[in-house]
Amino acid sequence: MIMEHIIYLALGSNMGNRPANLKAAIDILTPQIAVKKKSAVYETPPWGFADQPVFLNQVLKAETYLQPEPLLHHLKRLEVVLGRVPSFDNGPRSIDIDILFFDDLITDSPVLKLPHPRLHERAFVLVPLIEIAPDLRHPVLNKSMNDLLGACDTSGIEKYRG
Ligand code: PH2
Ligand code: MG
Ligand code: MG
Repeated sequence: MIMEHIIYLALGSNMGNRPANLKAAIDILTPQIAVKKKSAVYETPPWGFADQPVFLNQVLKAETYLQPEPLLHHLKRLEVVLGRVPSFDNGPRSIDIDILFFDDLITDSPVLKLPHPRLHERAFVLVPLIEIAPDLRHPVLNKSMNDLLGACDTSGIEKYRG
């Protein structure tokens, strides 16, 4: 299978065994998705809904042969396989796997918006992303990830040392 698309994925977990949840997510991605780079794992304060446990976050660069919507549905299925149960928007979850970028694709369909519509305001995504893709440019905002991080609040974000 030709892995023709370059994607960036964001992993998040704030319930259960958080490091094990991230590792299980990475392990279950193959063979449809081939991981090429992994950021460090960061411990990050909850964004959007404060009254919940702190998160672990990590960002991956990967390749896939899946098209965007099949990729989205595949990842949603994997979240369930990994034990995710329904919660509310921005609420606690054992594992979240989000698509940040799919090649240079810009789409605003009802099911899938790319690049991820909130990545530029989330330091918990940008800090790990900059580690593995410092020169990546946002195709809509036409800014580098470093420029985007400059406008974000990075307080409380720390490398996770286990
Ligand atoms: N995910 C959310 C909402 N808030 N906050 C942090 N720190 N990390 C996350 O992964 C996260 C969040 C919705 O997906
Ligand atoms: Mg998310
Ligand atoms: Mg999600």
